Amino acid sequence: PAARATTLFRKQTKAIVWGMQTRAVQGMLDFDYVCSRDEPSVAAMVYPFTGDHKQKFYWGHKEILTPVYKSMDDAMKKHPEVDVLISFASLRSAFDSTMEAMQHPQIHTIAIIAEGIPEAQTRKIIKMADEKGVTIIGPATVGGIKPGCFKIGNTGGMLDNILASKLYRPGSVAYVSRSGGMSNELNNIVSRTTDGVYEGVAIGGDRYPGSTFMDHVLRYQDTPGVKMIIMLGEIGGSEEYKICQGIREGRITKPVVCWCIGTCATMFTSEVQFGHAGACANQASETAVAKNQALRDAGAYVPKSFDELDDVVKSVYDELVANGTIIPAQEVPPPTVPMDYSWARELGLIRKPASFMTSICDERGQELIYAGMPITEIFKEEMGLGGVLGLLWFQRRLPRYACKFIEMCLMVTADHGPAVSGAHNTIVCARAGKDLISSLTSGLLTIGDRFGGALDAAAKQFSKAFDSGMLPMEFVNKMKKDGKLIMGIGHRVKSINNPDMRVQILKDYVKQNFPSSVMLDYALDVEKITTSKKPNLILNVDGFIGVAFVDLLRTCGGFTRDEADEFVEIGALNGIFVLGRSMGFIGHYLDQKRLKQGLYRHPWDDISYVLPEHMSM
Ligand code: Q5B
Repeated sequence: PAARATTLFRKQTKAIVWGMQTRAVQGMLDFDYVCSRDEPSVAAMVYPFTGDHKQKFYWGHKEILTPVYKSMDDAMKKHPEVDVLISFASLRSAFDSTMEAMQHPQIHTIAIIAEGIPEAQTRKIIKMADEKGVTIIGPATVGGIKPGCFKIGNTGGMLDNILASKLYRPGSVAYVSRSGGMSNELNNIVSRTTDGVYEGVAIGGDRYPGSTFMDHVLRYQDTPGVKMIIMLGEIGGSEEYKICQGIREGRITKPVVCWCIGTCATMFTSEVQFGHAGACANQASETAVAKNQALRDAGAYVPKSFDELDDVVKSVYDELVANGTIIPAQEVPPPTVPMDYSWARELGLIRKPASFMTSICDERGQELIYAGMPITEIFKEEMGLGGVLGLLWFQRRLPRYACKFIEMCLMVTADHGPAVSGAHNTIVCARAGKDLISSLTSGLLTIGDRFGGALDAAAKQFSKAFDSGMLPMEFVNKMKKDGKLIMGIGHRVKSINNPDMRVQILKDYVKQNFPSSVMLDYALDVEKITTSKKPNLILNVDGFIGVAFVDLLRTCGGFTRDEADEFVEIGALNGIFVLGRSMGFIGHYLDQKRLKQGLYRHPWDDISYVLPEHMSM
């Protein structure tokens, strides 16, 4: 087998990250920055599922671009300085990508984060790594950390943890553990009891880790900066016995503090499988109790329980300081790394006025909420489209009769043929080859005072006249005197001789279901006067919905008078026509496309050309 490097990570180490793990990469870059590295440790990323592109990250306050390659081959060629691969590949793709990476002689270390890689595949990886002299950390690990130099992925947690455990500068203690979570606990213990971590590796919880306790302990033994070693073993396997042998044979001479987790397993009468795949004792010698005793007998420093691990670490460290082996370095404060906005907010360190507010819908939680009502409840209660509109437009759970009235309004306004202004525009637009949204909006943009957009103005005019005590005749005369049209009155084709059945349907419903219809009655009195002048000056569909809505808002019991007036003031009612008629406009658009209608050009014989006479100078 090829020889492996003793030093896996330096201050200049560069890595390629396999997988689109942008948070982990940012964490690595923040670590680099706080360690005062000159350059980021991540040279590139590999992600086969997108094309080559660049990904934005922060380097301190600055924004930098990191290349992302589709092919590992390209990444390796473009970044010959890289010797570490951090693989976030899934358990399905980790084998292939790791084997591929080992074909590149520049790679000396590979960290495999994925859990659940089949043992047969891991063994093939280990065999190839032995041949190529590659150190594998993992699988099923968070990775490892070398303060001041390099951090694998998410090791060490977030920046506040890195700072709290002083992982930005090297100490004298190196550790190796199986568990990534427990390695973080070691970071904490070591930072509180010694001058800090020199290097820490979590080899992962699988039965066949890519590198072993012994591999790393021997590296630490041969690394001058490491003055003491911690090994956190666990139940299952016999790797810890190799450490015993190493101590006995004098291959390991530095003080080693050890503890094997899982001593509680002996309290159970049956076999216990802990969280890690390899954490199960298949024979008495694989129990944590047996291994702790063996390590103690071999000369390692083994506490009585995990609770006393920190005391033992401290006493070994104090001894090394006392005998001059360790001379604690002076503390130099690390550079400040700006905190991510979202994290600072979560910690409650900053506040910022929101740029906009909303009070009708919240999609952030488990369930979509309309005005305080979860969507499942809306369906359970069969609130229908009218109920949803009540929640989103009026922030109220409207009574059932009101919901039904809204739905009826949407139904009667849904379409009124191809000849009306809006449908005409939609059709012309569709025939000009435009898409659905352009054609729909072209129709919607015609809605206004004259066509379909008179609901709010009608509601305002009629209720203002009614509220001020004007008689219907006084109102009609005043409008005439002011030279103003009464909104909601008049129709191009409908009249008392050709009644609008849409209005008739709504009128019957309101009369039977609304608690009060005073505003409608007032408008119908106005209609009697206007139709006596001209038969087409009926209360049209816009006017009807406008005044009936005033009755609804004022008398359904859900709104104060001010709230009811505000909805008319801010233009809620025209929304009913806009929403309803959108159905029709979309229908016309689809119809034209289906009928394969070509570009529309208005015929000349339908245009009267009235240009001025030729003018000579
Ligand atoms: N006169 C709707 O006018 C229309 C008067 C009036 C007093 C009035 C007109 C009007 C107010 C706006 C309104 C919504 C333009 C209509 C709709 C949806 C639709 C459409 C569809 C659908 C029709 C003739 C004489 C003149 C005028 C007087 C007219 N309106 N006086 N108040 N409101 N209404 N819009 O027929 O003395 O002869 O000079 O603007 O409510 O859009 O189906 O088509 O579902 O799609 O062109 O139903 O009424 O009448 O302007 O030639 O006037 O009546 O002053 O008097 P016309 P004009 P004079 S619903």
